[in-house]
Amino acid sequence: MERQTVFSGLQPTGNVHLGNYLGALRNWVKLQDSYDSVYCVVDLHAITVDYDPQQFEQDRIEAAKVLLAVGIDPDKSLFYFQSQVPQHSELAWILGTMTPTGVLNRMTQYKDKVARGIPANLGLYSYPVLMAADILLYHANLVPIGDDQRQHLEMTRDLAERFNNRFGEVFPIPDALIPETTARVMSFADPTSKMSKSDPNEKSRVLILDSPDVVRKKIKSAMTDSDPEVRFDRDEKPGISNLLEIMSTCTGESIDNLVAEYGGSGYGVFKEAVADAVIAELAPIRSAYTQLDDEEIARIMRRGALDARTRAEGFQQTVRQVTGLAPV
Ligand code: AQP
Repeated sequence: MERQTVFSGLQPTGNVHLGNYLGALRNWVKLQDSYDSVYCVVDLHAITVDYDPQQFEQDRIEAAKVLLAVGIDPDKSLFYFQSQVPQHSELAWILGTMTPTGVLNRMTQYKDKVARGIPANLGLYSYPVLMAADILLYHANLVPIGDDQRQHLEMTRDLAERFNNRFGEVFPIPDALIPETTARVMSFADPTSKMSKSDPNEKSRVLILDSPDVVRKKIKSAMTDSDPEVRFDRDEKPGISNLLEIMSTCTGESIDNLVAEYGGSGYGVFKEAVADAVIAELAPIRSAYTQLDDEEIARIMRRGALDARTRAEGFQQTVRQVTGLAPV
């Protein structure tokens, strides 16, 4: 049987955090051995919000470096910068002509960002169409993402069906791979909203390159309720439930076992244990990060772009053929 393809992307917006890692990146690494895997630094997505070009150049390389440190292996996965493969944008345009604006108007991520004061622009509005193109371009079957991307993936599936109905069976209908725990890691400053790169409060997130001391401090100051019992209850105890999920994913212990062990031990002891688990999980990433040099990264990304472009060109021809645009 032909190997199935997995695709996912990370925005180079700095501050890669525990939510990105436990919600998505950890699965990217695991899937490399059993799937044809395609991963990219989605730099075109990142310019939908205000940015500084010089800082951005650094952030792109930094994102690639972090992904390599996390365990993306360029010998196993196709790994590149989205903007270096122009077929993403061409397919986005074609899919955009099939996307009702009423569907885009319902996208909660867009509405949230605009409500937070981020200027509404066409790129931000049509972000989910580009995301659909990223996924469908490589005929991906599986997309490892966090829960916040669920709605965009649903739209991708609808677009694939719409395209296939109109032009013939071209795209597989991709499935989301969303982890059972830590699908939505919550902010340490406000456990009712998700941990996010763009939150101005640095204490709201643990970065995957934070030093052990900083990780411990942030976890110890994570907002929790005043009742000292450690138990899982997302509504009544969102802060503690978030920490339980994080610890469960990092240690492989079930939440029930963790509750049995720490239920009566008080928040201080429990938070120390969570910090130990997170520090142990992140230690190999910090160490791999220090071994990587920029020239090697540039070489990997150049090779990735060439390979990705070659592959994307093949898929592009099919799309051009069936849509009447004629192959290049
Ligand atoms: N808090 C989270 N919990 C679980 N998964 C998460 N992801 C993001 N936040 C969490 C997942 O990480 C992957 C890469 O995300 P992205 O770079 O596309 O950024 P994003 O989804 O917009 O989320 P960020 O990093 O927090 O940025 P902002 O500040 O813009 O909201 C995705 O698979 C995502 O689901």
